[in-house]
Amino acid sequence: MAKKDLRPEDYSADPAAQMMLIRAEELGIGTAFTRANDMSPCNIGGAGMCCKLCGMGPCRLTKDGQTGVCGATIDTIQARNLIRAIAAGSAAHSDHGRDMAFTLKAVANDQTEGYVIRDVAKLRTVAGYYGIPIEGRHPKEIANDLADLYIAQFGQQRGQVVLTKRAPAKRQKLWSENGVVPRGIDREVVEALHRTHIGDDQDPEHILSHAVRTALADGWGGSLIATDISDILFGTPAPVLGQANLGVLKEDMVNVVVHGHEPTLSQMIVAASQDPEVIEYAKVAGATGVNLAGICCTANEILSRQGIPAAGNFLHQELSILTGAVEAMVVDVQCVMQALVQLAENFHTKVITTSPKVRIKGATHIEFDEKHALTVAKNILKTAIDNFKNRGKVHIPQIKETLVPGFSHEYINYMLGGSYRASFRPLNDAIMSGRIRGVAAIVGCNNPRSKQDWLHTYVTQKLLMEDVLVVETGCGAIASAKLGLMLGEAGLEKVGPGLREVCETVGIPPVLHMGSCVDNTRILTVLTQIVEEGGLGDDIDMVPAVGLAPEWMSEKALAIATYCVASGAYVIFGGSSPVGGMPDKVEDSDLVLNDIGEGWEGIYGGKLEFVKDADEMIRRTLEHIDKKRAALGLPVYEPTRFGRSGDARMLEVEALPLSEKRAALYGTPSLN
Ligand code: BF8
Repeated sequence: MAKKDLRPEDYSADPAAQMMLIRAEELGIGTAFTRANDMSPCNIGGAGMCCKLCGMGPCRLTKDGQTGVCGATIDTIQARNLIRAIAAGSAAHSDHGRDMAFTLKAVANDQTEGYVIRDVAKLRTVAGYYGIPIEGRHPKEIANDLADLYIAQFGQQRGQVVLTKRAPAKRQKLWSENGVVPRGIDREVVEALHRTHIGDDQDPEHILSHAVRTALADGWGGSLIATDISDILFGTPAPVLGQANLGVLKEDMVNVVVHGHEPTLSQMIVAASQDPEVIEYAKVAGATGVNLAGICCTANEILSRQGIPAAGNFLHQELSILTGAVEAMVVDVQCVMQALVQLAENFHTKVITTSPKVRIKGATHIEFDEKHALTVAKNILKTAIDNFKNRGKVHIPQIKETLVPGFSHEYINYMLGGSYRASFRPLNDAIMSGRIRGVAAIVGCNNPRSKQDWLHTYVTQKLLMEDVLVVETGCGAIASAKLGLMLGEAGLEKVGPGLREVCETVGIPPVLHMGSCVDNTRILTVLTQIVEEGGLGDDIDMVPAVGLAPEWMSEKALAIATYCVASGAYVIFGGSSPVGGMPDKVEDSDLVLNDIGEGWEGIYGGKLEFVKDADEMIRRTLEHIDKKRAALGLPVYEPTRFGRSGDARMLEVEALPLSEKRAALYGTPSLN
């Protein structure tokens, strides 16, 4: 397909991104935006119709009835491709969880530098789920036992990943009846690879059933371990003021952008950046200090906990370097573009890899080691400070938005009822009455195949007007933050009247930032607590809620979608389907598509669909929410029923003549 003539505003909805894309063009530098435009995606591989699992292929199935050299049908090939992606996504998130468990073990045994157990209450709560003794024990003793239990979940061979017991009882029974309870996290990932080797599992439905088991090992296993331990070690998020977009970079400071996923290093860099010795070192170098900013989920981790600003989401990683103001981009694992190093050669930016698992040719490698975490973090910052003198002209777009992130499961529970009566009751009641029509979790990536942030923010804004409470994680959360949808009560005039009343009463933004991508597990545990609170059914599939990833691109997103579906959620992905087939050419290529849609819905009550059109995503979301409301016997949603109280109404009343105020306020005739 010919390259399209696209303008910056066609590439991104974000004005800061548009400015940097103009700059890139002036400099003749390509980015993911232009590379995507230059190279059309392969329509055979993209639709899951290419099998390259053995040396007899790759086999491309483009004709009706065609099979691979071994006889594999299109359905088998699509199912294999999908489960491999889900296994890779699960492996990525869960391996992150494993590293967190090892860190917890090391902290418990005084083998680290700089870490402490910050949230002892969460440690005790989590340990309590598994019967680990708490009373009279030192937090480190409890942490040691919890770390051992969590580490064991990865290599466990039989039984049940212990975290699945935190799902609603009915859901656990359903998983058990369908043979998808994960036995051990690594075991399910390995088995997914085994089953898809040449000559193994060839029944598409059987393969997809194991895809569910693998994804559950992530959502109710590795990812949940990552979230639990991050909270225990670094603090459970609570609302904090933050900022997002490239305007957070500072001209007079050494800018260090931390990018990737695991909070172990980034948290230590936060601590090191506040060290007087490091600040003094920066001053000697001619800067006023060190300015930290995050990209991708690392951004979400430190934004949610310390309010460290986010420079942007996935497609901002190259754009931040293009400002010329970044002394070092420090990366660990996942979602790091190889293009960064070559791009950085046009500027003074040092790309620093830190994980023993990830190297990029041309990057500086300073390996992170939890035993010397603070020392390594200081070394990294000093390397960045030493680079300040090499900085040339800078172009920082003066664009940033303020936001309030930090809505963890625990904080939502607290904010609804306060310390003495923390509860989800007010949320359940608001949904039951129809003040809140339902809940949408809008999560996931940026993808240069669609206009950056546009789908995210369009869908978010439209659903807010329909009284749908929105929770967000990952790059989707940063998209909303950059475009100003996450600031307290600001912007509530664009929110449906019932939802607005709830936001004003509780004092929350209508879009709740719930953290990074591993923190999608917070959405699972929130849904579980909603179920346990009562009034909205006895399992997750009964709650009027939908998950959306409008701009997805990563294999992790497919794993997340699958565990959410298996937990009972309706999940809508934007963009193209990895198992879409080519409908005009291969008539029988929709078995897998049907299986993950209606097939999974029949078993788990949740389904996965790929929908390109934004308005159709919204229509299906609302239809699903209303269907679930009706099934629960809740009142039909009425857009004008609520909104007669709250700030908006008070302003209206204020404007009335005195003679009408009393009636307006109390429904009684005026005394005058
Ligand atoms: O894990 S949303 S682009 S950064 S994969 Fe990556 Fe996608 Fe962003 Fe976080 Ni999640």
